[in-house]
Amino acid sequence: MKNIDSYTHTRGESIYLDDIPVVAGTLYGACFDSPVAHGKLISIETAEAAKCEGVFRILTYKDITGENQIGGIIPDEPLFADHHVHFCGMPIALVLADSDEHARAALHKIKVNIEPLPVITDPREAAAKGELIIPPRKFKIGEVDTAWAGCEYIFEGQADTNGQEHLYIETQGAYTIPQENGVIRVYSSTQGPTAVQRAVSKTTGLPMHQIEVDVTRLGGGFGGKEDQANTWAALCALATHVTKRPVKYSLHRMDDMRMTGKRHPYSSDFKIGLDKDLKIIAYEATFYQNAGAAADLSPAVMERTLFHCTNSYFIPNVTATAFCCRTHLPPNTAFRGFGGPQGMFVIEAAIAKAADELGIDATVIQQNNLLVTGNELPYGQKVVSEANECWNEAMARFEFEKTTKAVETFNASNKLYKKGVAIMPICFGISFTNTLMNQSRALVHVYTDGSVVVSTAAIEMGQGVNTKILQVVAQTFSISPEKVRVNSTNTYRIANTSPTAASAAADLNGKATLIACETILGRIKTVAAAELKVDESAIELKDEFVYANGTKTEWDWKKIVLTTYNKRVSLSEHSHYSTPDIHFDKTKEKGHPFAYHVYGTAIVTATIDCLRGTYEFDSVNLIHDFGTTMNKIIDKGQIEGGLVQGIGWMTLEEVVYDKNGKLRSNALSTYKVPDIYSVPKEINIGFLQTQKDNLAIFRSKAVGEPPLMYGIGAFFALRNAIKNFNPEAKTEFNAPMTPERVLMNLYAKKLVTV
Ligand code: MTE
Ligand code: LUZ
Ligand code: MOS
Repeated sequence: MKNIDSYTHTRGESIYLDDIPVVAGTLYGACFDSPVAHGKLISIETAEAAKCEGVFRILTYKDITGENQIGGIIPDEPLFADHHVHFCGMPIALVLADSDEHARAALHKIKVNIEPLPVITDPREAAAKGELIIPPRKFKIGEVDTAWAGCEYIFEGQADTNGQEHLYIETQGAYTIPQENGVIRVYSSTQGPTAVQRAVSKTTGLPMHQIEVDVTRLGGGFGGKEDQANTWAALCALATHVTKRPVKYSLHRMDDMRMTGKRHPYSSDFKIGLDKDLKIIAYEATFYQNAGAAADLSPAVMERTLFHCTNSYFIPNVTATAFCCRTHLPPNTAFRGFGGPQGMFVIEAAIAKAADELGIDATVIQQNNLLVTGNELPYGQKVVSEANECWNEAMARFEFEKTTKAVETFNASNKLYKKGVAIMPICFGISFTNTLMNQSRALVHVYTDGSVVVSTAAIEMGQGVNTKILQVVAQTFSISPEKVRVNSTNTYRIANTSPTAASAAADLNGKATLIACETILGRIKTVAAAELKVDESAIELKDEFVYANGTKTEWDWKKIVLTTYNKRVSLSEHSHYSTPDIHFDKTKEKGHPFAYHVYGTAIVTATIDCLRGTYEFDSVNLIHDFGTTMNKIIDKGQIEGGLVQGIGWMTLEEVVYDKNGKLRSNALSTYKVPDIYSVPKEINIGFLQTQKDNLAIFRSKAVGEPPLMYGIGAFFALRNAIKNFNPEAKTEFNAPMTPERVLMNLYAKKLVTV
């Protein structure tokens, strides 16, 4: 089934925040944000700006009616800077004017006096100075200290990954409209309506029931709107609360890039030990996470780095330590993979390093250590593994031997073009690692004409979750998809929602929807059984008809629905789902945090132009563990999008802050994202379809985040190609591998003879 949004998307009719018809009297907001990364805020002068054309009012921390606090996990993030500024881009004042242009023009007249303080941008420096947001965490299995003695080979090194700009097509924003009795309706481009509701409640001082958050869809979130949509909603809602006027603020691209956090850069150390059969016996890793100036979601992101630090491999002795380092950058935040990719890059680097030193292909070590069912991960969960299944299927289906032979032949016969191949296996845990967040609710109404509306906590952001929810309804009632509508996500319909994140939205909300539909269906069947005078167990609903004892009756869906209503039986249900069997004990760092894991194996082939340092990806051939996919088109789209986003992170996208904490890559002219030319020339996706039972909705495993991590293979494919040109190059494990870096490595220590 096609994505239900494809029709309106194609026609440009889909409604995003900026498309909501503007109410008369609307004020437009624009933020004055800190030009300094760290300092004492001595004074804010707004008098001149207040005189500008169209300016209605200017708000600062002094106007906050509740608490000046929006920190979700830890209360360490003021909405408005009060006495200090902690990063460039931190909101200081909000101008409200009669137009966006007037609001922005007035910003130039605001003056601040800031006494600069020392700026830290590097996580290792922050750690050395004790600037940690939470105490370090350590995951441990076996005994690495004693295991080293049993290792034939031990290798050490460093691996660094940079940040990543979310670049959702729709920028951040909010539109708040006052209702009667002080209620505020908040339209927000958020993945977390309840997080927005809480932030608004806290900063305005209003109870949560006076705040209605409504979200139709997002033009992309990618994690960037899991927590960081709160700021704009809180600013607008505060403004509405104090002015009693509707307030709209939709960020311009450069403002969004400057003021919001990104994927966390990490700098990490590794030590890996193998026995003579190339089994990884011991692994030690230390992660320095660049959290930015406030906690935001960093502690949770860091936790997932630890969960995924051994990727798809079984390692009996592991110690992994992570530091959540406070720097003076905008608070970094959730981004597809949520710390997992950063952890996985380091183990892949460690394996590549070992392979370099041993003069073998990394694939030999990778294959030799893949997880098998029953293996225990460092956090205590035993896996049901598809790692070997995906690997073997990829080898066979895409004729890996042939590929490597062809690459060898190519490299032998070309001087200035070199190819490299790398394999990237993935293993990603599905569930919020914070167990309590794994719950959801759905509200289903069947109307008397037989049409159905469903509301859940899921946010549609292009990933197709609404289509999957609709499929659950249509399939459970056995009615045509046209009879079902998915409503906007609204905190008055569905309360206390977890954000749409962790790839778990279709599972959590799909399962809640399933429960609601089954409950209503049960009632309808009871009515049908009474009408047809048969046992309830003999009733079935199929293709919009009632079947009794396997025979089609003249009772169609519409008739039985209307009869159910006429009998005064409820055609509505509000249901609750919480993932069973998951738990995690943070005091022991052990448990069973994930409902299941998603596996896959990608084979990435790259060609480098060794004169220019530019490159192309010839192909990415992958086998992905879908469970039993409920929507092939959507899942394929998620794989392709995630893969290219991962390749971008690993190769092109370079977030640059200068030493004063100012973002230099602050526009699309200085920040390169993958375009159609960066997409691999061929992407072949093979489905590993398994019939095994799992906790996914209709056994269709979560697909949102895992494919991003296939992109890591791009880094190693390029590295292998470089090695072919220049065996002396000891290419550092420092992503992104931009064309500039490729060029430097191609000629590192190389005597150029032409
Ligand atoms: N796909 C699109 N088109 N747009 C997005 O913003 N976000 C990703 C992924 N795929 C995203 C996307 C992220 S970070 C997550 S967590 C999942 O979708 C969330 O949706 P799901 O739980 O329904 O998979
Ligand atoms: N968000 C979150 C996430 O709060 N917890 C998680 O475990 C998670 N995982 C992936 C993406 N977002
Ligand atoms: Mo996705 S990083 O869980 O929003």
